[in-house]
Amino acid sequence: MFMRIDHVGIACHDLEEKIAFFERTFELTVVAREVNEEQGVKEAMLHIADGEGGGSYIQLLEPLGPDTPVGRFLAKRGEGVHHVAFGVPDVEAALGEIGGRGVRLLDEKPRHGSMGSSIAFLHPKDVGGMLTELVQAPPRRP
Ligand code: V0V
Ligand code: CO
Repeated sequence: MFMRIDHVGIACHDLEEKIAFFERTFELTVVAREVNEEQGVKEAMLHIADGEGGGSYIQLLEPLGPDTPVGRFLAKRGEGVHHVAFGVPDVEAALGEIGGRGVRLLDEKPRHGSMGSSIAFLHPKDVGGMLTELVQAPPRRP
């Protein structure tokens, strides 16, 4: 079902400061930036590698406000790994299969994600404490 790890999402207070750190420390390059109002984040994707079915990235996330998923996470836990996103060929099909196995779906239908992707989240309490995201890349992805 999972083809690859699409990205690891990292919650931070200051997106620009964290981008600069990842660029100078790990020589990574930002390939996309977006404000996603629905998800309550300002985010940047730093490219790691390309593979079959899409690339892999680090996603840096700054909350748009305290009353958002990432805002609440920062208040409770501080900066750090927020979620792991797996690449799937068909996010709607994956949701049906995973939901049928008893995992709570945070999204019944795919939503808009970074770089034109379709995304959906699984409840962290049902996945060993890990907030899990499913990502279907658009037909052609940078
Ligand atoms: C909360 N919990 C987590 C967690 N966030 N556990 C692991 N990883 C996380 N990131 C735990 C939390 O400690 C609580 O456990 C419990 O879940 C309920 O959390 P809460 O404090 O009540 O917080 P809420 O109300 O924010 O709900 C948590 C969930 C929410 C996960 C349901 O954050 C959500 O719907 N997330 C999905 C959307 C999202 O995260 N969007 C931002 C990324 P205890 O303390 O009760 O034991 S957007 C993105 O990745 C994009 C756009 C993209 O990739 O393209
Ligand atoms: Co993500």
